[in-house]
Amino acid sequence: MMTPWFAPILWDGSYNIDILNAQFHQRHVRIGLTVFAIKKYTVFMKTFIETAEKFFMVGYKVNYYVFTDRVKEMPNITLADGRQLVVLEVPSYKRWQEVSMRRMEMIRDNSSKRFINEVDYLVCVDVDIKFTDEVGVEILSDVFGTLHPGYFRAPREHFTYERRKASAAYIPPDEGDFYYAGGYFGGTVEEVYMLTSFCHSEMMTDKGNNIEAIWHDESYLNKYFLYHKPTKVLSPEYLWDDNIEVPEVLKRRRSVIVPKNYNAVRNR
Ligand code: UD2
Repeated sequence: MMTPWFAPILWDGSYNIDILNAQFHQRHVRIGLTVFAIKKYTVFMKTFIETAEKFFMVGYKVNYYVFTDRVKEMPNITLADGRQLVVLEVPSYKRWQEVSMRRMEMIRDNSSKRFINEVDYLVCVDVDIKFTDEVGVEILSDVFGTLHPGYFRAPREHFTYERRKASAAYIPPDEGDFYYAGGYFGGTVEEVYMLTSFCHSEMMTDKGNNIEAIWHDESYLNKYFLYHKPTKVLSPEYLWDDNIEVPEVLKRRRSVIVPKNYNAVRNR
């Protein structure tokens, strides 16, 4: 329930949401949820927004920031009061790996230009997930990451960190706290700006050297969190993969990865 640097690890039962709601409502916090739906990934949007309306930060001011190259394919969904959908038109990249990685650059740029004036916290997630249970202000903190559902009980040597020294995402074998998922992180706009800046510039360094980290943006994120420890860590309740057998310790699944046919959506 606690990292060795005293950051809470969020599991069901480890907090009292009424106390937290009282605190966060007092501060009138506004939350931005960033999501990318580039090319065929627009198919995930409807479920994403519909389930977020039901479970994500209910009762708070929420801006959905949807980055897409296919504005016309955005679903028309009526949102609850205080919530709005902001569509940001962006270019698409040819390779799916690059689409995934360039999210860092686009979040960085919009953090300083736009998000900083509109919201207090950002939550940055993959689009191919659906919310299946409550996600509230308990997750908010200066900077947070999420334990990858496939590795949260694995020993460090099984973590799929970048192991080639030539890459800027390299993590030595005797270092690393957790394996964090690329598809769920966040924090204050200022902290997310710093995180995404780091990840993007390290990616660019690698690109200049003709190397790409093994798990793309996820590898650079893991490198960032090694030396800039998150102030909260979300348990895999917040990002579960139903292909994995549900362990006893997991009492709730707050969002799950939607199964996808990789050939049908990637590079399409
Ligand atoms: C994992 C990570 C993901 C990223 C990736 C890097 C999780 C749950 N997911 O997901 O965050 O680190 O590994 O390899 O931790 N996208 C588009 N259009 C495309 C391709 C991607 O919009 O053509 C966006 C979309 O928001 C998608 C995200 O990029 O959810 C990540 O791509 P993915 O879901 O195909 O990557 P995956 O499942 O390998």
